[in-house]
Amino acid sequence: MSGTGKEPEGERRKSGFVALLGRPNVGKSTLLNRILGAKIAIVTPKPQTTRDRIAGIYTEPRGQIIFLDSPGIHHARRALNEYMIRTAERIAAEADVVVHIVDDRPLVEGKEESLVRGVIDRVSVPRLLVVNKADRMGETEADRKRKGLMERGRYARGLILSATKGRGVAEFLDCLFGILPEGPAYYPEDELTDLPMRFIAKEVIREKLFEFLSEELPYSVAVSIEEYKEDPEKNLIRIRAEIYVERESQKGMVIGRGGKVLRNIGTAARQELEKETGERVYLDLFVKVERDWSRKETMLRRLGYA
Ligand SMILES: Nc1nc2c(ncn2[C@@H]2O[C@H](COP(=O)(O)OP(=O)(O)OP(=O)(O)O)[C@@H](O)[C@H]2O)c(=O)[nH]1
Ligand SMILES: [Mg+2]
Repeated sequence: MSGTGKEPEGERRKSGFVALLGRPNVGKSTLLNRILGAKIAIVTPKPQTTRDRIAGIYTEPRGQIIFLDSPGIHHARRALNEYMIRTAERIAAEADVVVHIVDDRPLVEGKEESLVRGVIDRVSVPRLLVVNKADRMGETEADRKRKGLMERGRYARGLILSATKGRGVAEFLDCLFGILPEGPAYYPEDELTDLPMRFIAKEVIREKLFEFLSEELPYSVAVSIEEYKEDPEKNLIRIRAEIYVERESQKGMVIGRGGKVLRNIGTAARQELEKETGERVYLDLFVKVERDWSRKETMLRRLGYA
């Protein structure tokens, strides 16, 4: 820790916005959660999990960093995916530092990675390279990848990291505090995110849908929180959510035989929300068919992807 506590408040403190960018599944959300020591962003083994800008606020004696987790950059086929990529581009444009995250998969030119580079090359702020999942790669391989990429891009630094194990995270933060300018804290010190609980509830349900539904089905699913009512006297939160699918046949799969799949999704989401809020949660889930919602701008807006 470099903060002495004796320094005049706010004088030498640093602050800024740091964008976490990369192709889907490299571990952006895992890294955000690791830095904050709390689960703000949902994480699944499947690519294209994150669909929105997720701000995580990290405050310590050296200052405050707002980490912006972003949707993984990929080839968009549907309006939903275009929204996700637009979101990532906006995040890159608003950041003071842009972090390009890669993982242990081979980098194939002309594929997603070149789309990522296109976004990163357009920014004029400092860029960092992070080679994540070092625990799966081994030192030599991770370093080889780091060096190879450093030669091809203009990065201030290249770091090796494991978001799940925490390796390299302290050095990553040191590096960022070295780059960021002096500045005020933008958020109260004890705040971890600016996202409302209503949004987090939607994301937790979406995470469970990713977990319990197989193959491509999670990509056809959206969640809308229709009611979020706190009852402090009873230490209770009532949530009514609608799960949107694109076809009648998908509705059957989400509900499952005798309603079993939907029940499991509901139980898992409720338990996690109870843990996060410290309150009892009543969660009602309904499945609705909205044909091809992921390709329709009007439906996307209705579902908050706009
Ligand atoms: N072994 C290993 N796995 C990791 C590490 N970081 C993330 N993962 C795993 O990689 C998968 C994807 O992680 P996410 O954090 O959801 O990746 P993301 O980049 O946010 O993905 P999108 O939101 O889809 O763009 C999950 O199964 C994580 O547990 C790491 O350092 N080591
Ligand atoms: Mg993510």
